Amino acid sequence: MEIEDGRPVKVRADPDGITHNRYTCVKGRSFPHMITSDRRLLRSVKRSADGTYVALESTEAFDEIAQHLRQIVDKYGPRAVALYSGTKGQQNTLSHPMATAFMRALGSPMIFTSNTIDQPGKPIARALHGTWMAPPQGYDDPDVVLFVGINPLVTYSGVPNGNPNTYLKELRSRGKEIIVIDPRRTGLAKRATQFIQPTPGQDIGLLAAMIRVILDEGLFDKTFVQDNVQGLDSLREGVQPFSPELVATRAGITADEIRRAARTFATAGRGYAVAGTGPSMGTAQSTLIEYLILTLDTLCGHYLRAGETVRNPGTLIPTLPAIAQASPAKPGLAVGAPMRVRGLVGTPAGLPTAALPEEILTSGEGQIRALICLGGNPVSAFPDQLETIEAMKALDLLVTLDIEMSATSQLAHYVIAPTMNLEVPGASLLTDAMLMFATGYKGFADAAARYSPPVVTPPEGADVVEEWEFFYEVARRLGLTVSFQGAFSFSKTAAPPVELNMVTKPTADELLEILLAGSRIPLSEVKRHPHGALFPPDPPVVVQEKERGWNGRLDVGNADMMADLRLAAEKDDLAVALADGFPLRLISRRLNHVVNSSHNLEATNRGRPYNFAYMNPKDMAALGLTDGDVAIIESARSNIPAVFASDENLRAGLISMAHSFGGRPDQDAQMFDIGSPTNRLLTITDVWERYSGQPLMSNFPVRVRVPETRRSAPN
Ligand SMILES: Nc1nc2c(c(=O)[nH]1)N[C@H]1C(S)=C(S)[C@@H](COP(=O)(O)OP(=O)(O)OC[C@H]3O[C@@H](n4cnc5c(=O)[nH]c(N)nc54)[C@H](O)[C@@H]3O)O[C@H]1N2
Ligand SMILES: Nc1nc2c(c(=O)[nH]1)N[C@H]1C(S)=C(S)[C@@H](COP(=O)(O)OP(=O)(O)OC[C@H]3O[C@@H](n4cnc5c(=O)[nH]c(N)nc54)[C@H](O)[C@@H]3O)O[C@H]1N2
Ligand SMILES: [Mo]
Repeated sequence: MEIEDGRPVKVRADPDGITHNRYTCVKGRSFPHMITSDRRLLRSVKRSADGTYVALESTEAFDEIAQHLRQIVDKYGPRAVALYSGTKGQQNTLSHPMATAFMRALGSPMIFTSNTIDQPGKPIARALHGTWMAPPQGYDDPDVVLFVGINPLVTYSGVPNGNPNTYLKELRSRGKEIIVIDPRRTGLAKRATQFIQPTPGQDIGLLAAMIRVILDEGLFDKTFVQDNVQGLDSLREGVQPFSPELVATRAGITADEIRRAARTFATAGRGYAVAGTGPSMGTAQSTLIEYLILTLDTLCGHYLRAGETVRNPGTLIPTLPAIAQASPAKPGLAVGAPMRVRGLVGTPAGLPTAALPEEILTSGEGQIRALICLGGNPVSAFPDQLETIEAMKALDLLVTLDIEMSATSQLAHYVIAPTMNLEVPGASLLTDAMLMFATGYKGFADAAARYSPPVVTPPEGADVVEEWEFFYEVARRLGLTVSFQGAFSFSKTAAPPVELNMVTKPTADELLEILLAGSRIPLSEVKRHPHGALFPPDPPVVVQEKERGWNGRLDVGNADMMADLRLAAEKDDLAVALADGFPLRLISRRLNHVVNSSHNLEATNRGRPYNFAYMNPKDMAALGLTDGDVAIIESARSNIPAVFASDENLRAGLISMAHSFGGRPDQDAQMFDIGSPTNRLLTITDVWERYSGQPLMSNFPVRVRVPETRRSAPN
């Protein structure tokens, strides 16, 4: 970080930093601009009666918010207070853990995160499938990788931390196989050894057909399956309807493409399969998608075996056992609080965030009256924007912690101005946690960790607070004692929760010590390496033999999953009911320079703060559109104006567009400055998953209306 007069100016890759292989991305490099941006809130604000915002001292804000919360809890009970923690709630190591500790102290189970509008199937499917008690092969020398609807060159998902291009190039130069399934020829697809370009929403069929080929042709790891897997007969029956021919017809590809992918994946040797947001959102069946992904890896035995060395046993997490055996499925997904709507309950993925607006709008006992929003932006990111706006307006108290007046903050009663990541200490805990989330999704290939002290101080005159301090200060005013937990409280070696001193405020470093208690490498040791370091275990962690008498098995034939598979066989396209009169499908994609609604700065967006609606040139021509033209995208629910651009890499019949841009309907005229909100087109209760509540968020039926008066984006 280059600093001039105490202000951050420029980020460059750390030449001595090995944790990210001297690599930075455009978003990381934009932090100095974000920190010093004119848009940044340097003081907390409060909404006045006429709807304008006035600054107030942060201590005043804590007093007033505590008072409101006390009234709400006294009148309606703690369940009336909810937390929503978004992507940037994860940015600062202490924020989300303190926010949840606050909720526990308050006695409210209403903790929502962006997980359940992302890929909720990842943790749910693991619960249904069981987990191998040693790491998967993952990034450790794969011979084949199957990428389904994921785009690492833009999102850094599906590949180890560092430069994704280097990783992919290296795989190619060593003759490894890269199979990509995406309706769009992405940067990743261009680096693939096999690219399949289906219509969206066909991933269940594609994966099921691949499994069928692998089973029919006997290409699976028979010894591994015999020793460690159950449910094979149910699986055989479940995938039976998915002949490559049927699926190929549905997905607009050839049966040979499916056979080839299946054979390559199963016979290459080591490897992993990973799915991204595309399939999860494009089917509203994230759990089944992820279950089939796990099943593919399990059938191929893509796990470390007894005697193999664990390349990354985690660093800031406790040492996990590495034993060549299956920890069986945990039946019963209802592990969280029941919702009052649609019979939904909390699952291993958390509470169903797509039900949060309904919970706010449905009157009766248990109704949510107050929402604290940490580093998230519901108005931009939640499906069904119109209902989300209605819900935000209906709250007695909406508090956001945000660095700017986001679309959601513009509806809040209070907006708390926080410090930013380079102004607070942090540690690479999240990266370790990702190891346990899903094979190959995110993380370090090797055991690495980094601690960073604050590198800049907040701008002069600013009244900004660390996010965790907000929760601590409000708890203190409510007379609550916060019990702070280690990040891996479920681990056998975890230290017990620590009751915080509510008189003398702890320091951030003290809290980090509590959070990381019991980690394989102590924080004090990590701190001794200012550039971060690799911490290979000494002696090496070697996978142990299966325990005598152990009979845990991975389940590939879960009854719920097989029932969902039957439904998918009968009905190839769940969105068809919504498609009458809406011949196109709008699919999601991400943009390099932003993270959802964050990082959209002059320094990164090259003069284009809006999000293009990309279309195949043939579809553009059919509508008479040329690049830069404005047209209206309509769904059965609502409509948005958008700037169109052609993309020959996209399959015909689709619009590919990034979410989390734009504002409320009354702000549509500002489209060229803020973009267009795709999620206004979505509905929550038409097509949704029964486990996570996640609705269709991609592959959504739409049509385009070209206005009579032509309009184009300014150049
Ligand atoms: N149609 C469609 N919808 C989607 C998706 C999609 O692909 N398609 N993706 C979904 C996914 S995967 C996700 S994760 C969600 C994202 O959902 P959210 O997490 O709710 O949305 P973000 O835009 O990431 O919100 C981040 C907010 O944090 C603020 N912020 C930035 N830095 C800081 C900071 O340091 N501290 C604090 N306190 N705030 C900060 C930003 O200004 C912004 O308001 O959206 C989901 N919605
Ligand atoms: N630069 C950047 N990086 C990010 C983010 C960002 O906004 N910008 N967001 C972060 C977040 S919150 C997340 S969750 C991750 C997500 O990371 P990814 O999952 O990699 O996200 P996307 O780039 O949206 O990739 C989804 C891909 O699925 C394809 N797709 C769409 N519909 C379908 C379908 O039905 N089937 C298949 N097979 N493919 C389909 C799209 O064309 C797209 O290429 O990225 C994170 N990283
Ligand atoms: Mo996400």
